[in-house]
Amino acid sequence: MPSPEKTNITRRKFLDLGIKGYAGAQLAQTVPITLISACAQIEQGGQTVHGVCYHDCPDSCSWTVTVRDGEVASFGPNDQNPFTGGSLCNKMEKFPLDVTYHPDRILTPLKRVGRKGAGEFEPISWNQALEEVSVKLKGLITAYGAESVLPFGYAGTQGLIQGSVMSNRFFARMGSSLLGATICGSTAVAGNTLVNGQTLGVLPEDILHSKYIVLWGTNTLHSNVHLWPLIQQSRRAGARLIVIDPFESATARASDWHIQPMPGTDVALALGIMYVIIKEKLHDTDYIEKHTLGFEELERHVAGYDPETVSQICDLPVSAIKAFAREYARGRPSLIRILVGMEHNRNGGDAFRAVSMLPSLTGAWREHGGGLMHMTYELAGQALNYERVNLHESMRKGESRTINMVELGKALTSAGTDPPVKALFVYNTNPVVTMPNQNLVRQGMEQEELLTVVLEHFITDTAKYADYIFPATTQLEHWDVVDSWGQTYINLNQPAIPARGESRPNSEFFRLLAEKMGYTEAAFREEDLEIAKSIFQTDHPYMEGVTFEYLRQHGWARYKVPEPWLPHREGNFGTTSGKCEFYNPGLAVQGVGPLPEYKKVPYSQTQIENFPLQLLTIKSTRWFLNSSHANVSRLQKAEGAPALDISRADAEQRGIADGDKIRVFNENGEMLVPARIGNRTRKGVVCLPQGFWPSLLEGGSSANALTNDWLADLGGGSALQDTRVEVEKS
Ligand SMILES: Nc1nc2c(c(=O)[nH]1)N[C@H]1C(S)=C(S)[C@@H](COP(=O)(O)OP(=O)(O)OC[C@H]3O[C@@H](n4cnc5c(=O)[nH]c(N)nc54)[C@H](O)[C@@H]3O)O[C@H]1N2
Ligand SMILES: Nc1nc2c(c(=O)[nH]1)N[C@H]1C(S)=C(S)[C@@H](COP(=O)(O)OP(=O)(O)OC[C@H]3O[C@@H](n4cnc5c(=O)[nH]c(N)nc54)[C@H](O)[C@@H]3O)O[C@H]1N2
Ligand code: SF4
Ligand SMILES: [Mo]
Repeated sequence: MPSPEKTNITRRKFLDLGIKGYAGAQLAQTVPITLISACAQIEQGGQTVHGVCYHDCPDSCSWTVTVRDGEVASFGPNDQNPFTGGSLCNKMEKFPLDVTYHPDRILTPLKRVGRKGAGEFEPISWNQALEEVSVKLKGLITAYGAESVLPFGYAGTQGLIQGSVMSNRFFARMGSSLLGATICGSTAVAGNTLVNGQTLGVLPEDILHSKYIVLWGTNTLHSNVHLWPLIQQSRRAGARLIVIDPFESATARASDWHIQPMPGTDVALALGIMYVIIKEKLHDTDYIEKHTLGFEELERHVAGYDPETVSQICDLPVSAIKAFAREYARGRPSLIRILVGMEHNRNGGDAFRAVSMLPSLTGAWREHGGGLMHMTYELAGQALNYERVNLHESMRKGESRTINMVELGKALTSAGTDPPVKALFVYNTNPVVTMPNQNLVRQGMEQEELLTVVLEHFITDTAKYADYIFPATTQLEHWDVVDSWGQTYINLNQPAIPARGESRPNSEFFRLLAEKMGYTEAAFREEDLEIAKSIFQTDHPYMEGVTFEYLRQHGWARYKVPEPWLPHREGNFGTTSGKCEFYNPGLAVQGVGPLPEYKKVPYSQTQIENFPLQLLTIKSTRWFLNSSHANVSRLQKAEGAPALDISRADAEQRGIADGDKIRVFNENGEMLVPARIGNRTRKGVVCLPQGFWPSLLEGGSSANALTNDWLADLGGGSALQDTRVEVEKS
């Protein structure tokens, strides 16, 4: 079993604060013929190279590439991997054509010639561009200090090496500001961890043993596609599937019961369920006594969350709340699957906290396939040599401030940012599309005196604001190690083809810039291959028999975790008490209540009066991953244009007919989209898809033009779903 003190919860993604064009028609002319026929099966002949998908996705699929004459001859899933082997997802099945060989890919460094944001650039050599960046950087550091430099790197590649290892060393050596990398999972992780001390619970494969499956705020069919077949297998064996989601997602439509509360009210729902469970004595007193803390306080607390009160908050029938509580407590083994979906609001952290308590209340952890399934990154934290991954920690001298990525617009524009941000390095992310308050982000990035450097594959809407763009390699062209946050496998990614054009790995950019900056530490001379090897220098039992050489031959390995996996049958929680902590009085010092509670969102009077509809902006796209691929015409066509989901009642009240072009607006911005009337959202709630590039849409704005850059209650995450709008025919 995982031992809590060794659980290295330093996954950069969650807690490391260090941290156009339409081209489809031309595709056939620019891509090797072999590739056109190619993209699904492994052909005979050629060299076989193993790799792994780099996306910020819980699945981290293993793939195999056949290479002939330095070109990709075929590309497809690594059939040997039992979890992801069946297929890559629809987004990635033609990845070589869609990204690596895409005619719009940036293949030389570029220097801005037009105004910021215009996207006008001219080619420049690597050496000249690096020279110019280093000279400017040195000047800014002398004038404003190293903290005026903000690294803005995120999880566009999940690979450790191209994701963070070398960039972290570079910015630690410099003493730059730190980035609070909070946009995804921070709040969810904080909530669960407060209660259970860890996020690692039931493993994906063990869902086959579950009989009552609750997908609570997660759209598995789109966001976690390789878990879905296991859920279906479980259903065929008699499991019941419940989805709790304010939006009628594809997954909700495919479930046995869709419970549709108002957004941001899950904490009340979970506490209401506890009320019913305790009142009807469906809780597991023996488990509670042995393995939890604070049941009496919890019992007193939930007295304020009777089904009638909860019904008002969530706008759900009392009968549904009671029925769900009874079914959940009795349907054994019961599994709650959470991921990140319900975190982006001011009650998000407490929602994760409350939901994370439920399996201990009912003793669901006793059974194989019972409990809570959340993240798995702790497996890698224990199994791999994270001392090597985190080498940068020893390179930073002194303290540096942290700037929360959710507040990028504010940080760039506020007079209170001291020192001001004078240089911004963007890599593995597309903040103009994906961060809240898009117009403020753009306003910040438009500043002439801000030095902006972007490492990218394409001229994204963020890259348009760059002074210098450096062409990055894709996953087919560099080494990396991908440690999943959603399953139980470790993967080595080998380069299959030579880097196209003048593209270089992110790591190489930082090595070269370090040289120009005069950083002479040995850490900057370590090559990617050496780093990859060092990450596997471990004697942890999960990695028994799994060496670099093994992974070079096979690509993937499953961690050798104990079987059957019953992480909390005997308690053994990652908290300091070793118990599931329902009640935590020590939290007061952090400004957090000792128990999770529902709080009304403090909207201003103007927001309440002028903007009566709550806006959800979600990753409902099936063909894009966040904003990745949203510029690829094949995938754009498959996805279709964005639309605003609105209930019939709200549409009729405003004289809006299905398909009418409408303006969605509030104090932050506006977006022009057709209306889609139906049951996907409830009265009072409208929904837009996130991920579309504003520059490719009429009106030049996408969903995040409307979202607030408020923070969630825990973990520094975003409360972007706490946004109100009005809509009208445009
Ligand atoms: N196709 C596709 N797959 C993806 C992505 C993508 O963009 N496209 N993104 C990837 C990334 S970065 C991540 S983090 C994962 C995320 O995967 P998930 O954890 O599944 O999260 P989301 O897709 O953000 O949201 C899931 C559901 O949560 C619902 N939700 C929103 N607010 C609330 C609430 O207050 N309560 C409840 N109960 N539900 C709520 C939304 O309506 C949505 O249907 O998916 C990954 N996979
Ligand atoms: N309104 C709203 N906003 C959201 C969300 C939401 O649900 N609603 N979800 C949030 C979530 S969960 C997340 S995770 C974020 C994600 O937001 P981002 O982190 O911005 O993710 P992507 O949009 O996928 O952008 C990743 C970029 O990295 C680039 N990239 C990929 N590999 C490499 C590489 O090896 N090198 C370099 N240099 N670049 C590379 C890709 O080309 C792409 O442009 O969005 C968040 N924003
Ligand atoms: S995006 Fe996710 S599901 Fe698709 S291939 Fe990559 S890891 Fe697999
Ligand atoms: Mo995410």
